[in-house]
Amino acid sequence: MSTTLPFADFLNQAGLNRQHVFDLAALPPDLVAPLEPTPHERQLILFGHAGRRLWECVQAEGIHSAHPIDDYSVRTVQAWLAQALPQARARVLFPGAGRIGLQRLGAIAGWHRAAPFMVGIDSVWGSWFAYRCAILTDTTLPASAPVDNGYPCDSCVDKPCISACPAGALASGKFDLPACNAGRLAEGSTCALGCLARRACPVGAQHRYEDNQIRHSAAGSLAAIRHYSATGQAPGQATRTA
Ligand code: B12
Ligand code: SF4
Ligand code: SF4
Repeated sequence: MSTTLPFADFLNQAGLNRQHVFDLAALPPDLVAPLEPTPHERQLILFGHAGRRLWECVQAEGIHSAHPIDDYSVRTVQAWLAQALPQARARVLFPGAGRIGLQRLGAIAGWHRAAPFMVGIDSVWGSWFAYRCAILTDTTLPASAPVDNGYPCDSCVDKPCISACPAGALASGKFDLPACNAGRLAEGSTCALGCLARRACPVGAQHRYEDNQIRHSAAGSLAAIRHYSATGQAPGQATRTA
């Protein structure tokens, strides 16, 4: 949870307990170009949540919108900006309509290495973390150093995630997204509203989301898959999954 941000405790208490400051100039150009930064936008700040705290805060505020986690996260980041960086100009990139490869940013930050089911995993949080907000700023904060929480999959002998997947989507050694989607859409699917592979992983089990958060998030990706199968359009960046 190391961070270079001022007032980081505010974010940590609010459940946005992963933060990373990137200098745009140090990021791969093909990652930055779609973000269309203006000349004064020099840094990207990524906010994530790990574990259960964020959902506790969201529930304490009450669920008042279709996207309560997104709304809460943006409100929290704006409240943090107002006290920590009142002079800064900031633009919210995510959540939003633009394309941004969050796991790719996460890989640079040291947060992301993929589990067999393609969600990022580390030895501390397991797969129970996600990306909640990304902003572009005109700040000159110290850039964050990558973290290394360890990657558990290489030394995991039994790999219970693979056998837990009822669709066999992990069985070949390469994640089979069409099989995963078909498995979730099948009548009587046991993983439509919660990935059984993710649940079977013992790493970071104490940080596993509450069941109602798992259902809430899975409902978002299920809706995206239904839309995809009905329209033929690839699930877009607007997909609110976590
Ligand atoms: C579209 C999308 C989906 C699509 C398919 C993914 C795909 N690649 O086609 C669907 C709807 C199926 C999906 C499902 C889920 N998703 Co999703 N998804 C996204 C989204 C919006 C865009 C991914 C993308 O296309 N990126 C474009 C490329 C260029 O970006 P990239 O980072 O360079 O690419 C990486 C990913 O595409 C990844 N990848 C490739 N194939 C697949 C397949 C799956 C299922 C996943 C999760 C990732 C993945 O590998 C790439 C290299 O690292 C991202 C958010 C985002 N903006 O990045 C979330 C995101 C990847 N999803 C996330 C999650 C948690 C899930 C679900 C668990 C949600 C849920 N609760 O049900 C499920 C996974 C179920 C499973 N494994 O069984 C999280 C992952 C967090 C983490 N710790 O890594 C993200 C980052 C959202 C977030 N706000 O944090 N997702
Ligand atoms: S069960 Fe093992 S291989 Fe599967 S995600 Fe967890 S640590 Fe990785
Ligand atoms: S959502 Fe279901 S089909 Fe997809 S990887 Fe998880 S357990 Fe397998």
